[in-house]
Amino acid sequence: MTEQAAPASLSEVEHIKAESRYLRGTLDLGLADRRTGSISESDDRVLKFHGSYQQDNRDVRDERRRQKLEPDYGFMVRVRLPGGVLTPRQWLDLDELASRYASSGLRITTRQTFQYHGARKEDLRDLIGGINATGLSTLAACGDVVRNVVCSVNPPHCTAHAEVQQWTVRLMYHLEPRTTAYRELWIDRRERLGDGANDDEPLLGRTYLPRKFKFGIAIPPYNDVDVFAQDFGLIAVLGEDGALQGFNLAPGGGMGATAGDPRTYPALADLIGFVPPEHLLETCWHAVAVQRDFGDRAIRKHARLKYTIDDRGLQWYRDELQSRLPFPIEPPRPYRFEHNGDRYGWVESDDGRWHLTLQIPSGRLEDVDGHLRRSGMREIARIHKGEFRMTCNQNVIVANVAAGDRKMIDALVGQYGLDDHRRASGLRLHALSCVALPTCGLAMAESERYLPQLLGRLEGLLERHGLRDEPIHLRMSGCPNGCSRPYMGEIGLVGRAVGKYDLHVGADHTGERLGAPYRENIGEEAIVSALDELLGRFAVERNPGERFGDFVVRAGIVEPPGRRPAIRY
Ligand code: SRM
Ligand code: SF4
Repeated sequence: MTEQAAPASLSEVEHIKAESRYLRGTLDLGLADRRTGSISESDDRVLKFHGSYQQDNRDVRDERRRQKLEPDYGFMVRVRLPGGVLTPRQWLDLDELASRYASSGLRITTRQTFQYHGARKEDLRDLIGGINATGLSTLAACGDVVRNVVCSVNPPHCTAHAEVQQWTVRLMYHLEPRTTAYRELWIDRRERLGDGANDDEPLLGRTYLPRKFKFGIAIPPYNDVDVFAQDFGLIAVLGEDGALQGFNLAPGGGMGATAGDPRTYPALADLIGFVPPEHLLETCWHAVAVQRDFGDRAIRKHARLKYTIDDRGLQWYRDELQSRLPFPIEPPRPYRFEHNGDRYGWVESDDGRWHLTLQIPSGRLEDVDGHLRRSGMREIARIHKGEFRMTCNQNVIVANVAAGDRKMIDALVGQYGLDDHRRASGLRLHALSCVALPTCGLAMAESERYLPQLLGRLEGLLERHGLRDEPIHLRMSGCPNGCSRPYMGEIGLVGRAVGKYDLHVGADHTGERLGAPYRENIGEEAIVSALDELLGRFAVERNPGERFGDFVVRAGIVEPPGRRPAIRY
């Protein structure tokens, strides 16, 4: 391993990692302590690497404080699901675990996996152990590691998709932590953890990465993973015969920004080259190693790859990566994206199998308010013989269905009201929102719980302007961290305070251009009024086939910020 640059002063988290004995900390003692529903702050840092966060229910925080009770602690648990694929058996098992241990069903995330919320400390070992018993894991779902590797779903070329999916899984395992602490805690369920003396992390090192590191693989023409929002995007290049030739490399993307900290900003990745499939794993290993060695370990908000690249230059990063590889990085190859949303309904792939994309609003699978989506998906899982694929737009694909089985799946879809996509407006179909309140400790405003109300009002405008079926991508997040990738929405709403959002417009439909700030810190009335005006103009002035995001840029309403930072908080 190359010597790490010695920063002036390491952040607190670096010390916690260094002293954690390869991610053990005092988690065994903390989990066993029944006097409180919480664990210590340093153990919470360590727990993230195991796929879980300590949270508290913010809806009751003040009331509990008044009553002198400790916060209503609950743990979020994130499943690691490379490429977002799971079997019907795994679906049923995960669903059953949600019934036993979670407070709000299952939640599909914007990185094509599941989260559980509200698990109690005393149940954490059973929940994470249960996830492992399904053949899945939570290791490295959170923390300063390579996160769940995402991959495009449902392209028409099934052979290339299967191949790229295999590379996705291989990549995840190639780069995952090697600590034995995970096994000791959640699988062997040891009462007392070992000392980690025999552990080794050949890639990540004793202090792991400076920050999270995200890979995503897009298969053109679909950019449903938002490949340019990844720390390291990979674009599968297919030949005219549909065979996989290799991958374009696109480092330096990221959405997160922090209010009031101009050193942070969203940025899109840039292309630096191409490698054939046989060089993918080695390239990605070293792509991570460069960031391990040069990423900022003093200021965590400045510790993502995008900042290392901006501080040192894209050419520097490419040269540094090249210097570690025994083969040349080739020039990037041509590709073309059509869009970064999902395609609803049935699609046939070139092997004659069928794939059904269903909309799960904000990814929430819970039977509430007369919606029985969770029960419906459970019933489908009971009869489905193919697999399920999660999308990065928080939806689900019932994949790999024989033509003869479509009818019985359609019957369940109808019975459980899973066919909302047939009636939804174009805006509703392409709306994403992050979790935000009440569980997210960083939320400044509502997102998932507020989106339906706002959509209702915006649909009124769309009807009036004759735009009901126009596919406009809207993304809402409860703070500038951007978990729903709002800066890549044609309409982006970024929470700044309770009831207040920044409005961004002008991102494109293919995930290749960031939106620009249009209005700052405004409430619902101002949002509706601003969009009323823009949608009204769009309806009248648009060119044939022109998308909303492209229109606002062409009409000079906003100037797009370019690939790298113009949006500063
Ligand atoms: Fe995220 C932190 C939820 C995708 C950027 N994100 C969080 C935390 C864990 C809050 C915290 O640190 O205390 C949120 C937990 C909320 C809850 O109650 O569940 C959270 N992020 C989510 C999910 C569940 C949003 C969703 O509604 O689906 C997504 C889980 C993905 C997964 O399965 O792994 C999620 N987060 C993203 C994405 C989108 C993506 O990766 O494609 C981003 C933008 C891309 C990026 O990383 O730049 C994202 N999350 C962040 C950031 C900003 C990080 C930064 O360096 O700028 C934070 C804050 C942090 O890490 O300190 C954050
Ligand atoms: Fe929480 Fe902000 Fe992410 Fe939403 S964008 S889940 S509010 S950290």
